[in-house]
Amino acid sequence: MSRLIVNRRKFLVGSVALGSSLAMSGCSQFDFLGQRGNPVRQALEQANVLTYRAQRALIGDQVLAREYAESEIRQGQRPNGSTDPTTAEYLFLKQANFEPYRLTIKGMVDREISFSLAELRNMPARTQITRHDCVEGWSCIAKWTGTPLGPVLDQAGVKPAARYCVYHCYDNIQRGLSGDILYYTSSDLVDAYHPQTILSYGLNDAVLPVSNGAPVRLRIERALGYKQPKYLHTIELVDDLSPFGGGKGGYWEDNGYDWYGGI
Ligand SMILES: Nc1nc2c(c(=O)[nH]1)N[C@H]1C(S)=C(S)[C@@H](COP(=O)(O)O)O[C@H]1N2
Ligand SMILES: [Mo]
Repeated sequence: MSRLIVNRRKFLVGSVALGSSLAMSGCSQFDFLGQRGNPVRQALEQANVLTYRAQRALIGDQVLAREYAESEIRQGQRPNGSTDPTTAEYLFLKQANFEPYRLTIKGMVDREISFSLAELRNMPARTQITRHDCVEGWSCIAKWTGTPLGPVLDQAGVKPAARYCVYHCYDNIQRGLSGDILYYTSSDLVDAYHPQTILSYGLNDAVLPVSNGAPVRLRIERALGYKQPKYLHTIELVDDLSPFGGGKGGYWEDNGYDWYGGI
C-alpha cells in the first residue's frame, strides 16, 4: 500500500511535466505513465479526485515525513506571510486571549461540529520535530504539538462522497479595493488523515504565537509551507474546489502555485 502512495506522489510531481509537455522524455522512470491505457497510470491519475470512500483504502500505512532531534532545532520558526492579522474577527479573539475561539468542521459531514481551544487541548496530542520548507527558499526545523486531524474529522463523520478539506483562515492576506482576500488552502483526505497531520497549538514547547498562526494552525508535514494554514477557523469537507476563491484550491494556488505542493 505504501508503494502505491509513493507512486502517487511521484506521479503528481511528474504530472507537472506531463501536463505541460506529454511528449517530454528523459524521465524513463515515468515512461509507463505516458501510456494512456496503462492501468497504473489510470489509477494514479484518479488519486486526487477520489471520494472519501475510495481514499479510505489509501489511508493508514502512510509514509511519514522525517522527524528530527531536539538538537537540530537551530532557531525559532521564521514567521512568514501574514504575521499579525487585522480582520475584526481576529482582533476580537486576540484581545480575548482566544477564549471564544472555536474550530468548526462543516460541509459534507454527518454533523457540523465545533471545538473550543480547551477541548482541542484535551484530545490526544502528538509532538513532532519536522522541517518546514517554504518555496521562497528557506526552511526551519521546529517542534509542533497538536491533536491529529483524522479523529477530529471522524467525530463530524465525513460523508462518503467528500474529496477534499478546505481550510479557511482568519487573515486577510491581501487587501484590495474590492475587499479583503482571506487566506485558504486545501488538501485531499489522504493528507488530512495522515498521522502527522495535526491541529497545532504548540510550537517549540510554548503556546503557538500569533506570528506563527495562533491559536491553531494545521501541519501537513509532507507538503510545502503554503499548505500549512495558520489562523485556522473552519475546515469544510467538499467534493469540488472550484467555488472557493479563484477556484484553484488556495490563495497561493490561485496565484499559480501547485495545488498538491508535496515535498
Ligand atoms: N493563514 C495563513 N497561513 C499561511 C500563510 C499565510 O500568509 N496565512 N503563509 C504560508 C506560508 S507561504 C508559509 S511559508 C507558512 C509560514 O509559517 P510560519 O509563519 O509559521 O513560518 O505559513 C503558510 N500558511
Ligand atoms: Mo511559504
